[in-house]
Amino acid sequence: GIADLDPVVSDSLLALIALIAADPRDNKIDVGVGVFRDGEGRTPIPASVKEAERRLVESQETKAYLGGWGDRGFTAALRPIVLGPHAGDERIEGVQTPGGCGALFLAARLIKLAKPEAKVLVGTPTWPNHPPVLKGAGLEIVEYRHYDFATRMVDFGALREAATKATPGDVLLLHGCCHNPTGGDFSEAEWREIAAIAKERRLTPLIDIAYQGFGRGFEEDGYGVRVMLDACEEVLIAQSCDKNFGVYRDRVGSFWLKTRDKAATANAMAHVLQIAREAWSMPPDHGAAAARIVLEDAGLRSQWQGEVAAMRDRINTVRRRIADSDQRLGYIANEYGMFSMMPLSPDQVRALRERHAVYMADSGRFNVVGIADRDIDRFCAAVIEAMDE
Ligand code: PLP
Ligand code: TYF
Repeated sequence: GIADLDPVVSDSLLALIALIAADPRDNKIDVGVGVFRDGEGRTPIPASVKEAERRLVESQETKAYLGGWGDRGFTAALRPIVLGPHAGDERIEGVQTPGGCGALFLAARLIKLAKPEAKVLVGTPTWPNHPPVLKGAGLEIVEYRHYDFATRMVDFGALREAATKATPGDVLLLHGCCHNPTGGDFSEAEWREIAAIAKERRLTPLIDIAYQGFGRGFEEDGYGVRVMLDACEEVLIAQSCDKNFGVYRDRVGSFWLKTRDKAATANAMAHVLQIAREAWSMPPDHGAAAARIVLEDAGLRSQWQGEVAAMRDRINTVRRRIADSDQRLGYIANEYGMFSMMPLSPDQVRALRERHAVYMADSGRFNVVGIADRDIDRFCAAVIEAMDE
């Protein structure tokens, strides 16, 4: 019965938020959950987005339902950013979702509906929310090693081998850029090889892209999506605007589908909307409407691109500083996005919490820009002390 359910293994990243809040010390360093912070340690709403919200509040005359697709102007404006040169491909359709999580949910349920026997190849480690979303849809996961902790490099051979053993129709879950939790991204040559493998083995890529613009730039970070669309007839994309528009709690994202032809995509998307109907029916509007206003206005759009570039610059500057603090941390400068993993055991991670009020995930994953500028040296010293024990 309901009262007799087993205890839940909770989301350890979200659990960290509560743990940090409960610590009364005033020198806390929160490198847990993945939100961007500026040099002062704040997570500001980008000025372009704030202005768009102002315009939205002033001009909006109704909040009547928009329907299952959400704001179609939002997906239309986002299309060239996500799809690049494939934006004009009529075989690709997108729908607004509650964050990247909503998009992943739709992807997983669609796969289960269309090909119930398909397995999903997942490189480890991965974002801790991936397995529950996939398993929740009833899908089987096959793990392979994405990241080699000994070399601090992507283990490309493991991906190649996993793909060779896969059955045609299986799904390859890939992080589009800024790999969470390792920061270990594919090179462009590796992306081209993955695309060739997926095409040859007839695997369906499911690309999760939650940090476009945070790695090298919008186009560069979209490279993987573009080459997979070049090579493959069937592609699924789960996209999030929550980080690059700074609208986390507003839950803004999109799901994109490409199939062999326009009619098949339209039919499959009708099923996708049916799946959404069972869960949220219609996505929340506010954040997506604000993102649309930013993207549709040339001035706000270039302001926003500048703001994302500044976020990216801070990420890469902090990476450099941490890498320079100890030779053993040098690899951190070669990784991308908000996350990398420290060479620390769970015990060392807990010691950091107790002694220095430094909060990272038990896995050693840390948010590179969780640290305010004033705390970077103290953070590095604490990590080095923990490593030396
Ligand atoms: N995918 C990855 C890899 C993420 O790190 C996140 C982070 O939140 C998401 C998807 C989902 O993003 P959202 O908050 O938009 O649901
Ligand atoms: O990995 C992170 O920290 C972000 C935020 O269930 C997040 O992706 C973490 C857990 C979760 C949803 C978002």
